[in-house]
Amino acid sequence: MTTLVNYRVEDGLALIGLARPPVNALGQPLRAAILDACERAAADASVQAIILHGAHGLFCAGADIGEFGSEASFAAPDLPNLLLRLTALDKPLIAAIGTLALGGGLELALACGYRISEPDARLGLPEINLGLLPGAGGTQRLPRLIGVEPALDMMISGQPIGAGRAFELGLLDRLASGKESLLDDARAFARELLDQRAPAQRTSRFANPAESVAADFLSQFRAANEPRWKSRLAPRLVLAAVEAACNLPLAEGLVREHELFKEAEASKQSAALRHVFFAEREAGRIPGIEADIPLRRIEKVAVIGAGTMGGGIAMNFVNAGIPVALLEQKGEALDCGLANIRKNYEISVKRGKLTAAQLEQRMELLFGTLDYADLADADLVIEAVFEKLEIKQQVFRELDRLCKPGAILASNTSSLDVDVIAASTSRPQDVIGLHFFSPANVMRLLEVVRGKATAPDVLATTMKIAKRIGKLPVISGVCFGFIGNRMLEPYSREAHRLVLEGATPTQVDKVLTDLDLNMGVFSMLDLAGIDVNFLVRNSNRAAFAHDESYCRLGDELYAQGRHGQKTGRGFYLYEGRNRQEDYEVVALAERLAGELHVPRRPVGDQEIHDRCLFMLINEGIQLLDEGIALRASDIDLVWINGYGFPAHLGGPLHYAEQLGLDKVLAGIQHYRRTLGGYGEMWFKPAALLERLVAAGRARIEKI
Ligand code: 3H9
Repeated sequence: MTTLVNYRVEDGLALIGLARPPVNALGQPLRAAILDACERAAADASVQAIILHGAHGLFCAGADIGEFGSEASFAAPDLPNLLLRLTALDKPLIAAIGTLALGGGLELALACGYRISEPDARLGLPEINLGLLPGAGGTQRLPRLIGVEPALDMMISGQPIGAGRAFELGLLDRLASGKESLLDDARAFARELLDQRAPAQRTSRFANPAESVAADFLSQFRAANEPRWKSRLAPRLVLAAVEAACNLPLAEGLVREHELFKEAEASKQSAALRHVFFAEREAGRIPGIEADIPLRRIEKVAVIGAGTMGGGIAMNFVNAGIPVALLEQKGEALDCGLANIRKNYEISVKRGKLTAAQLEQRMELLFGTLDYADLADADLVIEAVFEKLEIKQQVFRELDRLCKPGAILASNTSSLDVDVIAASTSRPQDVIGLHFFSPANVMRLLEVVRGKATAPDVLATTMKIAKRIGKLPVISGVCFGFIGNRMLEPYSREAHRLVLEGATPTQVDKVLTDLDLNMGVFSMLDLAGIDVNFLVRNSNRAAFAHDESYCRLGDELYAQGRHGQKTGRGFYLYEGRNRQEDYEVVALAERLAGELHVPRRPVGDQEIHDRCLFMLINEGIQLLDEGIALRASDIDLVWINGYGFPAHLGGPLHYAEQLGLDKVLAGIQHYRRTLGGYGEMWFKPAALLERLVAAGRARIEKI
């Protein structure tokens, strides 16, 4: 018997404890050990029932994600077959679910005849987030157990449900009275089953799951949801599997599920989403800093600036139960900021996401002030004032004077030099950049900008607190715009230039949204504000001094007061949120092209794709080479979580790997040759890209 499971027999009950930390992922060795243990119990005449549980509390987080795409994924016993063998045992098998049962872990529980869980456990089928579908019977067994609609909801949303809800749905037979009593309650449940001479497998509530919904339920579901799936494969495969559950007997449905699962597993989308899963976990590791470095205590936070950004930042901490002092210069602005935060929470109350009492608790954690002296005891101060270097330096000088020793001083700059800001204090080791994305209480991405002098414990503490407030922190070095906004520059430069050359904003944006990006460049600029973009550009004009031609369009729109959605006109015309092409903008592009001697011609969609995307990718590779980004996967996370790049493409650099690095390089070289002076100026392949292609590498990493 391997040590991957604990096996013991007590009073006629075999207790099989899964013991593969941290999450009992069902890799081949654990699958084999479960099978051995269950068959041993089945063969032991003294065993009357079997309890399967997590030896360290947590039941199981599903298949081993690291095995997908390799032979190990289907090495015997593969998960579907292991579970088939378990359903064939002739002794009652009870899953005792501690903490969580996800994916294949829940499917393991579904293959057991009976299920009991601790009251706080979470149960889910999150395979869709990995571009997969439940592939070990979940798509067939769950609809038979709880009905098609709730089963489909769990599979399509990928969101786990609480044990209470699972019990209501009939997914669980019992709820244990508490976490500690799970095994005792499971033993008592087993005894009851034996006393009742219960069968090894109970008959499913919905022998024919199709009867649990109206005849047109699935077609209606498809029609209502397909548009938002865009080109994602996995939801469509989930639906096909549930159709099979409705139309085929269980055994045939399982075969169909297996075929669909293999299609999903082999897809580029699933490879991309699995890359994202591991990228998120990797992003938290800081090379050169021990995982157990002593951290600074963060018990009180201060935020400077109660505008949209400052207010959103403050909400993150309050939501996590951390008190926040919110500082403004004028009483009116402070009142307005606090009122906006309350309004935001009231919307959550209306939507049922928060109770009125929770709203008040959160507001009580907020302390508005006009006096810097009130920041003296804060452990972390985040400045969110106007994006102008001199103003930020002034704030930091004040903080340096007032804050207690050891306080972490953070700037929410989106582009300015954190080292220069740090130099305005006598403690640059305590200074760091925290670039929140707007709306700061919603967006998950946080660029953590490590200055030259930032102390290791400041960086590690910041990463930890970022996770505590539910953010995905990604480390960036100091450069103009950090990772995200620096890459935005060449990407949007191409979009502007293509419009000068003859494309329209609608055409450019459509190519990008057809790739499933949330928004095209021009819709994004209109949303963020052409004025905001102008101000950022102005603070870095020197970088484009040699060729400002492509900025002219944005500059002119700014000068005309066309600042985007908020003024009803920008690159597009707006009625509310509905936008349409504005022929004045097309005419303006024509005029500017004439003035700048840019030849106009019809521009094809492929060219739009290649020029925007290749320049984005090239800049990302350059950032990796410069050491601004620690790893290619960090860059992918920034663009997925901050700029709406589709996760199922894996982020821009993973996408480049899927396209082929040689193709990307050849594309950049092509435009360098064919776009004249402009091409020579801007289409310069990153040296790292050239080295990677020369070395025949398929993966982007620093060499
Ligand atoms: C599936 O089941 C398919 C089947 O239907 C069909 C098959 C035929 N595999 O996130 P954390 C690692 S698909 C491998 O930092 P947390 C993770 O990488 C699967 N490794 O902790 C990390 O390692 P490291 C469906 C896994 O407490 C460590 O565990 N299941 C797996 O914040 C700790 O993870 C899912 O999609 C795994 N399945 O969150 C569940 N899970 O320390 C995916 C975790 O080296 N997992 N690891 O970086 C999760 O959602 C979260 O990890 C979980 C814990 C909620 C479990």
